[in-house]
Amino acid sequence: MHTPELVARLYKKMSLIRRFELRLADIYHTDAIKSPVHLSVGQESVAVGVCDPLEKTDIISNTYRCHATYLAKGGDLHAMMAELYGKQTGCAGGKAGSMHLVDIKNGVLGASAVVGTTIPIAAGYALAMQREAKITGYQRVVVSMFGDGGTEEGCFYETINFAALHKLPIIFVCENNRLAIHTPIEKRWATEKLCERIATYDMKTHKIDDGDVFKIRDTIVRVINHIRKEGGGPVFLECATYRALEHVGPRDDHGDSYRDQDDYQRWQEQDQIIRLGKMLDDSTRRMIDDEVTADIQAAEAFAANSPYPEEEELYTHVYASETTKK
Ligand SMILES: Cc1ncc(C[n+]2csc(CCOP(=O)(O)OP(=O)(O)O)c2C)c(N)n1
Repeated sequence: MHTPELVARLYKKMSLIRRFELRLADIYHTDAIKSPVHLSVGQESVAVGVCDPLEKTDIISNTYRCHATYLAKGGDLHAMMAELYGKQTGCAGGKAGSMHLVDIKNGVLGASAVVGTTIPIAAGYALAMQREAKITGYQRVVVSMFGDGGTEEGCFYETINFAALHKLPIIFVCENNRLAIHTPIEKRWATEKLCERIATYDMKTHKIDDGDVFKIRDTIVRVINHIRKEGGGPVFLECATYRALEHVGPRDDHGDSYRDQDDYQRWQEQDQIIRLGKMLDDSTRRMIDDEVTADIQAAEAFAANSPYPEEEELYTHVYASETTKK
């Protein structure tokens, strides 16, 4: 049974992500946003189901398609919008853009545009967290998220082997939208039995094939318990999902020939934001919608009114010595 508070919280988080991204899509043509955007419209329930049970001190790592997890983990909305605008107040000083969001205070590791590269880095964090717990007695958990394309990289298999061998406190989450840019999965994989493949590394696996935000959240709650309280090792979660817009940019390309039209229909019917919206009473839903509108407007005003970085900022954070001196 899901409490009204839980339904309201999950609805608010998913709505914030979707409406924020749809706003980006609206203003993209104005050139206010200075970087390409990989939008997660349609995929929100994975980020929110995964991040909701995490503590602030737990860690999330993701790819260039990172807006949803950044917000779901509690990343700063103003600093995110300012980063997209290329402003000094952005979470990376306005120098990195949409694909490199970071908010260490809220447990969001820096994302990367290079497919697969964040997976071993997340495992490195998990190794550090495992050693830290021997001193503090409290086990923090790391979640590494990536797309189905990420599982085609060699470093993915190296990492899951290492994580399984050392029983690292890490949850691997594959957001399987069945697409790598324009190439569908059946043209890339000889078998879709991803969980079965990963299980051979002696890792527990779970598959959720309908994007149900409660199922994803409940699974993560159990997995966190297994890792944090029972000292269990890594777990792999595959979440089927749907990328509603084009790979990069604001366009709705669901009619393009590389897409399966049945998928579009099915995911429309099981949209989790619509589903949870219907579980709320009208006044609660309206109140949440108004709060989300106000939050997005405030972030946009903050970004628009912030200054661009100074010219000399071009030369900072280039070499490690520069950053470590500060
Ligand atoms: C190492 C590397 N190879 C290729 C690319 C080009 N590329 C960018 S996104 C992408 C598709 C990745 O698909 P997936 O991991 O499923 O993530 P999604 O975009 O669906 O979220 C590719 C091949 C890259 N950025 N890095």
